[in-house]
Amino acid sequence: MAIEIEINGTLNANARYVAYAPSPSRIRLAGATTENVKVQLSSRPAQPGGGVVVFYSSRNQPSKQSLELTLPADGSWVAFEIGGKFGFPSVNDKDSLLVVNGLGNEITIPLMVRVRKNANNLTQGERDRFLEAYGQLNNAGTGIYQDFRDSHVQASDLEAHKGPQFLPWHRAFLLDLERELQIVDPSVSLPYWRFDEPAPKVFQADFIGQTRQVPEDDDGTGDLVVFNIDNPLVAWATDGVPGVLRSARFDTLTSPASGVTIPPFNFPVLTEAQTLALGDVYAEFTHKTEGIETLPHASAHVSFTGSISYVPTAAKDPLFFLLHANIDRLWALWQWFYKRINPQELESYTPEDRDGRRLADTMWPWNGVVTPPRPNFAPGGWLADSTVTSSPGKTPKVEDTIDFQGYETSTARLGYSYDNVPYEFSKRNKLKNSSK
Ligand SMILES: [Cu+2]
Repeated sequence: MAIEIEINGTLNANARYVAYAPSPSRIRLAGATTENVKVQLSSRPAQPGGGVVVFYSSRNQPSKQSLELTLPADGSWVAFEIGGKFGFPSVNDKDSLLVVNGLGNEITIPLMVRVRKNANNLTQGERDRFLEAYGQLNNAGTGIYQDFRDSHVQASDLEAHKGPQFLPWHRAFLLDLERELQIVDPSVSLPYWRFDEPAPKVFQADFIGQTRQVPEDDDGTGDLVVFNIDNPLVAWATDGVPGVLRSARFDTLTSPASGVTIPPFNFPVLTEAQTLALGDVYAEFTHKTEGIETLPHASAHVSFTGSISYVPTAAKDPLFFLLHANIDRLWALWQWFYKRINPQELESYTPEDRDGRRLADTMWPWNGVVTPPRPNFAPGGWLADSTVTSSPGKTPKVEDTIDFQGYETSTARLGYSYDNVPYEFSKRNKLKNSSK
């Protein structure tokens, strides 16, 4: 007996990628029958260490390991939702199986539980696929990576930094880059550099580059980092100039990022726990001098000399996106922890009356606006599409970035998750009731 299954709202096999948030799915009988058919949905890895999915009969209910559905004889669709099982992400494309029993022989549909992971814990395959796609975006300094660099420079104080829109703007920026990576290789996610822990595997010639250590008070412009000859990043270049200038004020093989704490500077790198403790409302969490944008964000940047230590040049360094993925992860963790996902609540986002900072504002450069106060050009065009969700659209608004797991509005789901930030509807509701 034949069936059809839609995942992420489409029969297209290119859309068979799920994160931890539930993805809308449907199943139906494809051939003519005279009776309804009961089926059981379950999941198992397609190979050792592969991903596992869980099921939701409705999206505000807890997940289940399996789901029983009755498929009508007339072939009409039956809706359900699936998401990755927390702690069981994929390591390879299609290494997870959606299993359908009850139709005679077992039917399996391969898919991937695709989430952003700690760069230091990637398998060799995950690392190499990421580097291959990342290298292609820059393609010896001639790829679309140029647009990302230019956007970050020009957006600097107008939209990207020094205000409440810092987190939303960079969330859209990272998503745009990740989707470009996924156009090259759909199995790739953007990894994050967890800078409050040592990341010895990251600062190697086979990953983001061997990085020389300099004294904390060094005022040099950074040394060229070392890449292996077969590392795709060996061809990394900026405006025709090859290489990446970066030295570290800390031992990259044994220590977390140092920040700079030599007087008069006081930029320590807050730990994850300290970052969550910045405050339980957005205005505290993003406080201008003591919030996440300064500590740990600016602190992580100035843990180095070279390009990454300075906003106008930071995105020249491929480490930039891994550092910022960790900032976005810390925001995601904070949002989960305090249940700050409704954009309409001031606790979740505190707007400022300036273009690009109010909830309903579109963001430069994706909106193409080139009149003041926006810069006079807009590199890169629209935000890249995804096969798994239509959000946030080609011209994202500030408010589109807040509920990225689609808790309040399922269609707001941006299609990504972090390996250590769960999707938990029921527990989150309890958290809300008990916290105030
Ligand atoms: Cu930054």
